[in-house]
Amino acid sequence: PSLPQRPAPSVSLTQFLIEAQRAGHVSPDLRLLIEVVARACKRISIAVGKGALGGVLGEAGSAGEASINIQGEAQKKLDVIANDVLMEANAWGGHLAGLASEEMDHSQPIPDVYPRGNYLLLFDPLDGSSNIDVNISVGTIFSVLRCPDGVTTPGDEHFLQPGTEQVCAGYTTYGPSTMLVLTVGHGTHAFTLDREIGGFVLTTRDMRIPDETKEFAVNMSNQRFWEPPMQAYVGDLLAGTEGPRGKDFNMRWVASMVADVHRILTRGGIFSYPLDSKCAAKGGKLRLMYEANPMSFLVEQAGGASSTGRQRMLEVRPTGLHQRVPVFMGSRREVETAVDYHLRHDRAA
Ligand code: P6P
Repeated sequence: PSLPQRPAPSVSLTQFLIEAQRAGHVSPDLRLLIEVVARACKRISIAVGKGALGGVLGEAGSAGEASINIQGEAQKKLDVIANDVLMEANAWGGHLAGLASEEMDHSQPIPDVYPRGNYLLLFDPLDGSSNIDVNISVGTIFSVLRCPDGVTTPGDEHFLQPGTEQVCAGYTTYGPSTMLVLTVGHGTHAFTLDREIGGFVLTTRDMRIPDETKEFAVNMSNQRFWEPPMQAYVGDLLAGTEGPRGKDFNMRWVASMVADVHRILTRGGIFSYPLDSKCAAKGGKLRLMYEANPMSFLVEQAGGASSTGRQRMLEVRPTGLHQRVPVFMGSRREVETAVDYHLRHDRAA
């Protein structure tokens, strides 16, 4: 009788990155940076996983005094913990020149007691943190850019590069399992945290988003505030088989971008946070540099598309570290359809 098939040996994140370095897809410094971020995300996963037992739920700030970040949002204790974990983990490695975070007003060069490297790291340490207190999945989003040549002490302006300049992007979703999803420009790959060995194991090589979908993700309570093309687009989705789209659609909205986009990377769909009259003055709700751009890189590398509704997300020329944009990302054909509603509206205007 033939021997039972041995399961294929699992590929650790470390092995995956060494193979990527051998293939010339990552430099030794970028490989180190990704390992450091992944290790920080493991620590965040432990803190998030403790929930009410960890004494880290609820608002940050001293007794009764809420701590408000530059976004004007009340910080959760875990926002601050996650931010500190990522800052500390990346200070001494020598791979970074500077960091920027949703939780910090301005970017910070690496302290000059440490050697500086050639990369800039941007992150949203805990996206969707309003869901923390109700035990719904949250995530960490990160993006890596090159520090411009000759710049040894980077300032905010050196971070303002279009999404096409990213050399790496990823997120960690703290859900039923903790998963790290990563691209270095050669596909989008998913790793699952094996808590027994304390390491990430490759579980999906080359994620692919189906071109078509029957599932959309949007916060419908904003419908009356949307622009006309968005009203028309979603109106036709809701009309289902009786409407011009000729098929019925399903809706999902977790209100954690990482969870919603992870579902779309896994089974298709379109995610949208469009302009509405409440957020139009700020340019949108979601942040370009450390939410829309990294997620767009991951989605495009998985065969999907990402747009502001009027232009490819990765080609937006940033003007501010915390700038906001409207977002449409996911199944390529569906994003193209949503964009078409906007471009036809603009042409008719
Ligand atoms: P709303 C979370 O605060 C976040 O930044 C994204 O993760 C999420 O997609 C969106 O905002 C949810 O916004 O208006 O539905 O609460």
